[in-house]
Amino acid sequence: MSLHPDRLAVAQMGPNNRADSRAQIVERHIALMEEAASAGAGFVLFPELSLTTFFPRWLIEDEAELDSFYEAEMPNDGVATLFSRGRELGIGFSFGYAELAEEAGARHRYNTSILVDGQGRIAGKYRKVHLPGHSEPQPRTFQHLEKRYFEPGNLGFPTFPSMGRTFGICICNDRRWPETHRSLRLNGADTIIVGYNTPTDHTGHASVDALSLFHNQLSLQAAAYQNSVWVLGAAKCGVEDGSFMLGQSMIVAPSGEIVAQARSVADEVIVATCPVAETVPYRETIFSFEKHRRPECYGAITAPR
Ligand code: ING
Repeated sequence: MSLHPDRLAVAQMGPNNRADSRAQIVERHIALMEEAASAGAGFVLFPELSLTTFFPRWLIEDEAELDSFYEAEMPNDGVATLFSRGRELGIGFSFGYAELAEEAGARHRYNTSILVDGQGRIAGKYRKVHLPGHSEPQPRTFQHLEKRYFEPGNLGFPTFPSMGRTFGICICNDRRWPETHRSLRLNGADTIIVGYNTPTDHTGHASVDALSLFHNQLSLQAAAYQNSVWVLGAAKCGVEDGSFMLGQSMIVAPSGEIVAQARSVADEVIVATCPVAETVPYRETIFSFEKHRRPECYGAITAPR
């Protein structure tokens, strides 16, 4: 089947346990990529931190062990087969990883995602802006130490024209903040891609955690409708070393309608035909920013904390 630029896929991933090797995990990426291409998709989205377990659930005090979860270069030998398979198939892709960056002689750690086009070229990069959780360990079964292991993203909310559309990238917690999606839309996005690792015990309030699936769906649908964009959400899910993370990967149209949704909490590919043209009826009416938006009234949104 020939790959079509309007055909987009989400590759939901089941658990990456701490003992799983990069090679095993990359092999699963390749199998999912091949399934997406066989369904005619010209692009496939993988989850946040898709190369490793969600290690912020652990307190890791040994620097060398912590470094082992990060990628110091991208691409690198560990993902070379994924990049070459993408080139062979002519399919673009995006995945998240822990980035170890040398900047001005200092080491920095970010929760990062890249966009790769159908020729295997890196077409975009984003570093997670909204880091949930804590910097110090908490009295809980599983930690959420993203503020300990990552710095807030310093690239803003860039967008990337590629493969016939303009991609905006965000990561996990970012999807809960309307500022993320509005910034990406204002920066030109017509398609927002977001990977996530969402444990269902995050807040510790049973009444809130019981609504994890609803809040995921609400965040993705609102983002799509309120910004007239396509939204692709890719979960890493299932039980990773005892911690359950929700699935519910989905593709949402600019109408806010869910057009494809994963049903499992394992490796699963969903595909949909996502014409950019479907953004037009919304951008020409309800969400015509030129006609209706009133930025002079929105100062509170960007006022310093
Ligand atoms: N994970 C979670 C997310 O934002 C979370 C953290 C879970 C916040 C549940 C609120 C409720 O989906 C990451 N990695 O940001």
